[in-house]
Amino acid sequence: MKITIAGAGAMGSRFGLMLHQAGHEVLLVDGWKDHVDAIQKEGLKANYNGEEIVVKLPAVLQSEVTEEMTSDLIILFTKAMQLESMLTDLKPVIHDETKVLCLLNGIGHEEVIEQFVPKEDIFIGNTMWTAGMEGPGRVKLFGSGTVAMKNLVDTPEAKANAEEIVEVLNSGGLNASYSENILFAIYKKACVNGTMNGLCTILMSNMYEFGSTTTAHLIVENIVKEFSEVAKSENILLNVSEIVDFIETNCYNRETIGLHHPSMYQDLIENNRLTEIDYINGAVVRKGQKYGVPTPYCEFLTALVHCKEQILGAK
Ligand code: NAD
Ligand code: AOT
Repeated sequence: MKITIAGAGAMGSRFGLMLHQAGHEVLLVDGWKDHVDAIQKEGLKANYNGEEIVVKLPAVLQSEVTEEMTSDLIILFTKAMQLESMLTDLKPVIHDETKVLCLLNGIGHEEVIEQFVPKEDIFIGNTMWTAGMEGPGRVKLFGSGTVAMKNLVDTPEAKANAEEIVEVLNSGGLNASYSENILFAIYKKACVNGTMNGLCTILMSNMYEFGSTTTAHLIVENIVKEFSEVAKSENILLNVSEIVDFIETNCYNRETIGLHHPSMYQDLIENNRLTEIDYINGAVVRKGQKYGVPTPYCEFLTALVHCKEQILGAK
């Protein structure tokens, strides 16, 4: 299949590399000039589970995308705040037959994508794979993960297309599955990001350190309650104690990912970049305002992260 990776940072590079290795025709599209230049000159370099590899992949700057660069499937992997400008630059290659899969963290991205792509061609999901950038043209890819996804519109044709995309992802070893309850899965992952990402960034801690504090449980519970109340207004039922338990069991374990800094910490503290807070906790605040649900914890955390972005002069 011809696949365009739109946003070829850490995660986009992972998916591009794994799908290329499975024999698909992959094009990387990205907005970071130094990164695209490096891939064009020397290939995509990856520390892939401890092994140094170089993969020759075509890469193009998103501002230089032209009509003939069409594909069957576009996988969106920008940061949330870059999504709209990426879709704007991809307009020349979005046709009737183009399927678009969004695997970004956060909630509500379909509302942006719908402005560029017919609903029946949109597929949404999330992923437990991880990845990190080590500099232009270079990524670090460790461990394993899964992908859950579904068609946005419930028609038999869209479902068949979703199942075909699942097969394509699985041909690259991405452990994908069709998830009937995808909005639940997206909210559940957003609860992980809505607690760990902002809190570890403000507190400058890893997840294990935060989880070891006496006040972690109460803070996490209160944030998850707000996600749950907003989700309820969209007929998505999140059981607060189950989700809190899921976060505590998975994120605080120092043998697994507990010593890891969430991506928001890496963006702001390590790389002085703006964060996705407006698309995680900030999205819950906006939805809360719409549905008349108070969200003081999410509002405060969003404001704190913006304070920190400004104090650090993040770009
Ligand atoms: P990323 O920051 O690595 O890449 C996103 C975009 O930012 C790319 O266009 C990339 O080229 C650009 N970029 C990266 N570093 C840059 C720099 N120093 N200067 C200029 N541009 C730079 O993002 P990601 O980690 O691949 O995440 C993509 C989406 O996937 C996000 O929504 C994220 O929350 C989600 N996600 C990430 C992980 C993870 O482990 N990284 C896991 C699950 C979901
Ligand atoms: C994560 N981490 O999504 C990945 O750091 O933004 C992040 C992120 C997989 C499982 C749990 C957390």
